Amino acid sequence: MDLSFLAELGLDKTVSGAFDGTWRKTKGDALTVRSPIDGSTIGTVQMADAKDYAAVSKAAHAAFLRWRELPAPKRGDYVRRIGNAFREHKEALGKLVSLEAGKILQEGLGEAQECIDIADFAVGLSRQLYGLTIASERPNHHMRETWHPLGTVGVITAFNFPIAVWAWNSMLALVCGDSCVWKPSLKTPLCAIAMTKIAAAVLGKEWAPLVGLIIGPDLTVGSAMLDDPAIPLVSATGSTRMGRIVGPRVAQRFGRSLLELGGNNAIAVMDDADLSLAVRGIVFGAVGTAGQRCTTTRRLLVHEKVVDDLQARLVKAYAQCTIGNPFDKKTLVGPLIDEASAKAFDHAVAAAKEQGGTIVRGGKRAKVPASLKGGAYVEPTIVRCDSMLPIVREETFAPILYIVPVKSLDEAIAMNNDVPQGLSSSIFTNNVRCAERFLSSIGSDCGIANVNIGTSGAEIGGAFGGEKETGGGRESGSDSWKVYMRRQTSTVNWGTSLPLAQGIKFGDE
Ligand code: UN1
Repeated sequence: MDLSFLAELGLDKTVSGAFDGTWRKTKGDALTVRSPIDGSTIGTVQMADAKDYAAVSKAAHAAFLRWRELPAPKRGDYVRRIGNAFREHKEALGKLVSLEAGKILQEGLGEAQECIDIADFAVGLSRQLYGLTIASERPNHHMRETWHPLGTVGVITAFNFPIAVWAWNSMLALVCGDSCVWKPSLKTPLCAIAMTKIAAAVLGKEWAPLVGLIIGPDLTVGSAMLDDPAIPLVSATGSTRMGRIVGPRVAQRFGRSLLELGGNNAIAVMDDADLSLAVRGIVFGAVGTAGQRCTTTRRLLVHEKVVDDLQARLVKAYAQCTIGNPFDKKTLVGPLIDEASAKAFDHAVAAAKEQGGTIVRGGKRAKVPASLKGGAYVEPTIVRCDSMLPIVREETFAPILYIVPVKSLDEAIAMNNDVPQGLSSSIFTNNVRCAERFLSSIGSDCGIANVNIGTSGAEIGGAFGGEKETGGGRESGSDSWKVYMRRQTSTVNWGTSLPLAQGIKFGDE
């Protein structure tokens, strides 16, 4: 493998795991970074400790106090240049995502593009942080709402989107007048270092502390962030288990959290659906990123009239999904992130069989060439079930698709909603009544509901997130920026008397 792109990103030697405007001399344990492709060592990070955390947080806060005074469009100007720097390094960043997270190169490049897109979005937003003017009930009074910068945003990210989720958060936070401290997954620290280097180079000495970085264990630096009163918002992406810790800990000190947790996303396929369109949407949703997106399609709720036909088409399509090195152009399925994920896959397949499911495709570790033996490769798997087995309710971060037949749209909607998670959902149908019912208030209960496209691969322009155990947070596009700011309601009296609201008379007047 040609790793020369690591030098372009400044990752060709041991790197520090803490950035507070300069790269700190960290003294934590050395973290050996391995590629999930073949288990080979691709870097070493000297991890941060609680002392480093305190320094990074302090520097980010000090930078925020100055940054919030800069007009938002001027902040947007910096973000525009950061986005352009992402553009310049798109190829190298895409390769790094593939190398460190194991995504196929097309998806690695797609993730780099998502960072560019959100930067562009944030630049436009920097001139559109609109508040309301509100009619006052009192004469000669004026009411308005203003959005002010919030402070330092703690950003916790997972391995599966090692650069885009930070970009969603930090590009918005920067135009909103905030600074950030990023705690990335210990499985993908090099991506975090590369992104921080790129942003910091644009921001220059004066503003570089705005993009703080802290790479270290959850129990030291993660805990410190959750309890840090200088972090008014923690935006955390990861498992529901992680969210159960983050939410209450941050709430305890009256901090805000934006939680982006697990999904258990279903596609409903009706008997009038365009099945060849559905197959394409399902295969990308279920097999893409080796089933490791929070938006991955995990359940298919298929009308009994077409379920056997669709299943046969899917089995055929899965046979075309080449498993292997994600840098190889032919590959559609790369490795899982690590052996623990492959064990979770094994466990889910065994549980599905035990509970009465039938494996109609896959189910085993994949055969790969000797050069990839150090990676954890599994076969994209289809399980046919008669009903929603207990295992179907769980999110297993691997390419397992459960097919459950349904008799009607209403049954599909009920099953779609009958899981603890509520991130993404789709329906394939050519019937406008079915489509609209699925999107209506009595339809899907998810944060994302699509028609005739799959559950994954959302654009940055919409608000991204979900309900129930997915955590309720919204990030990325639409008006998600509001959570990165504090709202102020102001009433101005420009008259000469002081009428009270609600018509109250108080004293003589
Ligand atoms: C995630 O898996 O955490 O919609 C984010 C998608 C991507 C983002 C996924 N744009 O699949």
